[in-house]
Amino acid sequence: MTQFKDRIPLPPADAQKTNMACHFCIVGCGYHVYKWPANQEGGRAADQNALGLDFTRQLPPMQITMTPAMVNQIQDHDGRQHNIMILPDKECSVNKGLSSTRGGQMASVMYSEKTPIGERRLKYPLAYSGDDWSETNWEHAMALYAGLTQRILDNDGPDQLYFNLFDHGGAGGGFENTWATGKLIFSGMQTKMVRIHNRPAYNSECHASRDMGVGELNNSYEDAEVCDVIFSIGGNSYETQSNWFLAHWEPNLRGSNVAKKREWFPDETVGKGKVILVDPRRTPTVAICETVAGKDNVLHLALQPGTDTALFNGLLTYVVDQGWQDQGFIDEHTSGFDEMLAANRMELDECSRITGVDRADIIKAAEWAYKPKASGHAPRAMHAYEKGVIWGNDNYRIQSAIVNLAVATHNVGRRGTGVVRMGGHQEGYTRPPYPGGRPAPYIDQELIKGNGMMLTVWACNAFQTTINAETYRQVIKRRAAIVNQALAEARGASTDELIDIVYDAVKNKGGLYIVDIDLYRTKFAEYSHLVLPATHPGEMNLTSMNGERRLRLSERFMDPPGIARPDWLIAANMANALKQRYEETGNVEMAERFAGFDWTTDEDAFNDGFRMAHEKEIDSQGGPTGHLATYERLRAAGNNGVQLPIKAYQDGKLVGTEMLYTDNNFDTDDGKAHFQPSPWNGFPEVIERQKEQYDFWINSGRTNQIWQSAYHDQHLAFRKGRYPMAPIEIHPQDADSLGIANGDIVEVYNDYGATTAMAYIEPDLKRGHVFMMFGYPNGVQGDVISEWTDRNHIPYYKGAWANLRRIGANPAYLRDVSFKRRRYS
Ligand SMILES: Nc1nc2c(c(=O)[nH]1)N[C@H]1C(S)=C(S)[C@@H](COP(=O)(O)OP(=O)(O)OC[C@H]3O[C@@H](n4cnc5c(=O)[nH]c(N)nc54)[C@H](O)[C@@H]3O)O[C@H]1N2
Ligand SMILES: Nc1nc2c(c(=O)[nH]1)N[C@H]1C(S)=C(S)[C@@H](COP(=O)(O)OP(=O)(O)OC[C@H]3O[C@@H](n4cnc5c(=O)[nH]c(N)nc54)[C@H](O)[C@@H]3O)O[C@H]1N2
Ligand code: SF4
Ligand SMILES: [Mo]
Repeated sequence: MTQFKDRIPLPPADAQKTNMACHFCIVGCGYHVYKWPANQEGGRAADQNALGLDFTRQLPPMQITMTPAMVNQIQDHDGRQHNIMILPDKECSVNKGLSSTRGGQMASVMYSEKTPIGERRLKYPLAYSGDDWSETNWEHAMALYAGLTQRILDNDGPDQLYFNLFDHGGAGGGFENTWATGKLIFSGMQTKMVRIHNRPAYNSECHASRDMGVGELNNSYEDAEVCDVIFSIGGNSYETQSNWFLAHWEPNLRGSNVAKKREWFPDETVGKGKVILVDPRRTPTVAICETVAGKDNVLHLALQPGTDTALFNGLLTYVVDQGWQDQGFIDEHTSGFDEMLAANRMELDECSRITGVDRADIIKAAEWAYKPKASGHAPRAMHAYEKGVIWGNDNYRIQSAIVNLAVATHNVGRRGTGVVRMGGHQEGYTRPPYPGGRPAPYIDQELIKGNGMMLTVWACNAFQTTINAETYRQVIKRRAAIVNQALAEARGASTDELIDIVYDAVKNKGGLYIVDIDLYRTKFAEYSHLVLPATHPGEMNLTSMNGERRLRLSERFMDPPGIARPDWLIAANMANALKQRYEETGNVEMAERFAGFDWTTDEDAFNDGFRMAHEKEIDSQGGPTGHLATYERLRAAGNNGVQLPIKAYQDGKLVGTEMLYTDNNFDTDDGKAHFQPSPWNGFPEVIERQKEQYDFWINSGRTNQIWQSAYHDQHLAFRKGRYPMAPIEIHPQDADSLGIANGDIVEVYNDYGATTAMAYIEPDLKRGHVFMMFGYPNGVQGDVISEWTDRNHIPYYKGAWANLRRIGANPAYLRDVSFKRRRYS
């Protein structure tokens, strides 16, 4: 909270200025952090403030974005108070000076005493005594953690040690932290009983694309600026990858990039870009595209949910029947085309019947994206997909179908094309190989079945975000309570005695010992036995890469709350405590497994993981020349960083890679892209059954204002005020027939569970379809999702049927919440 109520304080000319990639989404917008003593303020003249802008007169429009949410006051451990301002960077090619409603509030979510965030951030390790929490120190916490881990490892083996684990970049991730945890868990403990933060097993969201030899982040954001057509599949990019949409799609759709296209592709017919959006729901992105590009340049294929595989097979069949595939490319650089086509063939009528999309619209999409242009060249079509299909009806099938079509039309490895995921978080993956196979074990189900003795939850919160969440919570709480009972009876026990007691509860009584490592005391933390306070970007140096593989260093500029530690250091502490215990018992072999964590800085962890990635032959997206990156070079590269893989360090600059596969050398043994048969296979049985039993398809996903499980947002009046409860978009006639009005509390229930949501009436929704915000602390959508997954244990978060029932109105919601439509019309 800033002391300035009547104005935004300007940073003085000598304010400290550091780089920061936004913590939140994949886009990774560049920001600058200004920090200066709290009792100072810069002047309005250009030479008196660090922004170098002349505030003595009206600034030209869009000169700068600066809001009260972008400033805060912080205090470091030495007691000194500072103002901070976190402003979007105009020179950053990612966001070009734009912020979003999420990134634009970064300063507000930084630790500051006397704010709701400041009060709620974890500051000390917390231990549960069976009925109450007490603060403790790291030594005690690590002794407990390592002691119990060792006991279980020695007596029962690694498969009793379970993890719910982040695997990404940005906040709750980063190369430093993924590496440290991976080294601890995969090399040290060697357990395979690990799930990823957002799905119930250790697998890939993009197995299919990778199996075909096409890494899922293969182009640059600039390609969206110069393509002829953007094919957006199951994504709502205005709300979820906001500045990718605003800084790169929008100019193309407005027609302001035509000159650039002419320059890039001088022989080709070029013009204003078009967009095709595949989504059962008319999203805010569809509405905004129509406003920006004009309705004639927007095609919304509002298919029946879960029928994307049929749509893409139908499109492929039509395209091939017209001869619009790139046969030369297929012959030379791919394999398996004919078998794939034979398996996937689907005629237009059938495609239209299954997907519910008009024949004419399917043809129109094919013509826009694949029919040769007036100049005879194939259109450059950028294909981007995200959670509507990644969490759709059979991840592996759908993705194969999309990539088949993109590769057949050579929309990969050429500028202005690409077949990419839009992305969720930034990326930051570097870990030793996962010790399990494929499919990896279904961790949630194993826990529900009563397996596992110890669960470490690291920077995630499945209580709010997993499938079959109600059952999951019930079982975890019951098993945690068994340990609580044992703990409550332990009075005056030494650490070793306590470990004996806990071990008995998890070994013989069905208990589960839970450790949560987070910024806040989440719902999951409430049912844990040990809670460890972590730091986030700004409080540590952290590297991550965005959706175009752009690697940046976000610099530390402040101290963490209390004695909170970076995740890499917590992992190192755990490893070192285990190493010491094994050394004490003379078990040299085990001690050795936990060696190599004697890092003292963030960069040590980075160097060990990211830079050494190639030498150690581990799976990393850093590529073979990752060791060229150092903190110093990355700091110098600023918010534009470098696009991985790094090709060279030349003339004081890191040289990166804008687009993958320009040499047609794909990531397969033979270097060819492999087509994959992916015939339409209908719906899982559980979905068919639910569809018969319940009236509404319960779609789920994101809204612009809320980030993920609302871990910060729930503490901010502006955010929580907007959505006191998870909103559910519903068509006015459906609402009418159930007696539901805006703001009513609605129960959503089926054979898996029940949750509640706040009605948000929206005429753009189809009858019988509702859209509920996922993962919210007040109204967990995952409660009504089945445990069904695809062959690789990828869930179908978007697939659930349920009934709705009006509970009643909350007068405060009606008074305080805006129900203004969120669509432009
Ligand atoms: N119904 C439904 N469910 C879904 C989805 C859906 O579309 N529909 N989407 C899925 C997807 S894509 C995702 S990504 C998941 C999200 O599910 P989760 O990953 O479980 O949710 P987050 O809110 O991202 O969890 C981050 C947690 O880490 C903490 N944290 C933040 N920064 C740090 C840090 O630096 N260190 C540590 N130790 N902790 C930190 C936060 O306080 C928070 O509690 O939900 C999935 N669930
Ligand atoms: N504001 C905001 N932005 C975020 C996040 C956030 O929490 N808030 N989270 C980040 C993360 S981790 C992720 S993974 C991304 C997710 O980014 P997106 O995938 O863009 O977001 P979602 O809202 O999960 O889902 C996108 C769309 O899928 C549609 N959909 C549902 N079923 C189907 C189907 O069967 N077929 C098709 N084609 N579409 C379907 C939904 O109607 C929805 O509009 O967002 C990132 N950005
Ligand atoms: S678009 Fe994503 S990365 Fe950019 S400011 Fe918004 S949340 Fe942050
Ligand atoms: Mo995600």
